[in-house]
Amino acid sequence: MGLAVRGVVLFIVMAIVQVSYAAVYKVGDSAAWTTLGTIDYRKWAATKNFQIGDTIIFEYNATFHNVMQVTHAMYKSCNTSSPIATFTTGNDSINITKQGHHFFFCGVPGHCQAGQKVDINVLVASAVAPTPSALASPTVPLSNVPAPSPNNAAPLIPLKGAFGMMDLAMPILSLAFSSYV
Ligand SMILES: *[C@@H]1O[C@H](CO)[C@@H](O)[C@H](O)[C@H]1NC(C)=O
Ligand SMILES: *[C@@H]1O[C@H](CO)[C@@H](O)[C@H](O)[C@H]1NC(C)=O
Ligand SMILES: *[C@@H]1O[C@H](CO)[C@@H](O)[C@H](O)[C@H]1NC(C)=O
Ligand SMILES: *[C@@H]1O[C@H](CO)[C@@H](O)[C@H](O)[C@H]1NC(C)=O
Ligand SMILES: [Cu+2]
Repeated sequence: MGLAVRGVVLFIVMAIVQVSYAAVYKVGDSAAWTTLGTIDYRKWAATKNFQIGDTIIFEYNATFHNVMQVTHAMYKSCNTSSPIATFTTGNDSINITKQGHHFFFCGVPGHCQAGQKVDINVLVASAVAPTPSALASPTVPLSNVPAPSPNNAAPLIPLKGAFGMMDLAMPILSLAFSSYV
């Protein structure tokens, strides 16, 4: 395969990877943020690999619902008395900037109890900001070496992007190959 074609293929792959880096998740997918139907937000969240930099969107009719970010204790007991933050636009975008659990529920009476609650758990592994000591230490296993700041994160990005976008990448790759041979 010629160098030029390799370059084109690499460029396409990098473009896909870049696009997929900061994922946008609409809570509940097409069901969105609701008490209707049988949407299980725990199950919904369990299939996701939330990362720092991702955006979470809550979409709902603001006449009937809202979004409150709360502590774990309040989340467990559906206690709406002192939320960390309250969102009421009906189309709330929340940027994930920290690792760990982010607890949300609907503050309308009864809705949290009915299951309108979600725990966005941002895992440590590939999401933590680097500390100088971690980078300097030779004992840190490679898999725990965190992604550096977004500006120079390129070398680690392909891991997430390549796996997440394989469905899209493969047809494009095979197209690039087949049109050449
Ligand atoms: C929300 O629901 C009310 C009552 O059913 C309806 O009048 C309104 O158009 C809805 N708003 C949106 C944004 O869907
Ligand atoms: C809800 O939380 C507030 C503040 O943390 C607390 O004072 C109150 O007793 C709680 N209410 C219930 C029903 O647990
Ligand atoms: C919500 O906002 C997103 C952009 O943040 C937009 O793409 C989407 O169409 C909006 N949805 C509604 C129902 O307004
Ligand atoms: C989230 O991040 C996007 C781009 O990274 C930015 O445009 C948007 O204003 C941010 N939203 C909030 C609520 O910080
Ligand atoms: Cu609600």
